[in-house]
Amino acid sequence: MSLWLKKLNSANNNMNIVIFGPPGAGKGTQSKFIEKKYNLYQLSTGDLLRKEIKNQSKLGSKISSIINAGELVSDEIVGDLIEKFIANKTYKNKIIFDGYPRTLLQAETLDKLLKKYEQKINVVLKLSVSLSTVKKRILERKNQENRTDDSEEIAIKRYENYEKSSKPVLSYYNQSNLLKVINGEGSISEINNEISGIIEAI
Ligand code: B4P
Repeated sequence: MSLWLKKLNSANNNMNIVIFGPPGAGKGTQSKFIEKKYNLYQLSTGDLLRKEIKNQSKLGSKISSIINAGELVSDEIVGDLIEKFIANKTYKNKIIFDGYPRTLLQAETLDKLLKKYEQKINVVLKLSVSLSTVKKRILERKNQENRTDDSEEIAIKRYENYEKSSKPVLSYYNQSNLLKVINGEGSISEINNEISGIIEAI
């Protein structure tokens, strides 16, 4: 959809959404659906980081080794990347944060940045999936997308890291009553419907 058409259609859809979950939970898949249906803009930190790698910048090669080890890129690097997006008036109150925040520090940084640009988070959607589902999906995606971090070994490592870093983030959002937990094991369309129900109730 063109930027112009998007602007025209989106007069009433003012909301910032965080989509949260382990690797392969379907954050990217669901963000694309929400983006299209509600005329919002997907901000995927994973995609931004992979773009840096593709550009073969100095930063890109540093990021590449971190991602391929199944680790998280530093909060500082990711924070810098997202501020540019939040500061852009086109996206004001229309952002789907896909894969950000992933740590408590990132959650606090996001709140500070949104406050700076007079915005807030309206809802946090958490997709819950088991490690066995994650492994299955990531191995299937490997055949389609050929991502360098899509292997069983790296998926397990990423899932373990998620288990460690996600708990404080989830309790942070639970305390502010923003958290909605969704069963991410269902079909893509079942999850689409559940998300639509939540968004439309806001
Ligand atoms: P991401 O790019 O965010 O991770 P992802 O594996 O793509 O997860 P996603 O949940 O989006 O999966 P998808 O929809 O594709 O991160 C990659 C790396 O970047 C991280 O490991 C980290 O190193 C770095 N990074 C990113 N953000 C960071 C941050 N904030 N801080 C630090 N580091 C950061 O779904 C997976 C597959 O399942 C797809 O093939 C899809 O078709 C399929 N699928 C989805 N939903 C399904 C369903 N309901 N049923 C069946 N299949 C489904």
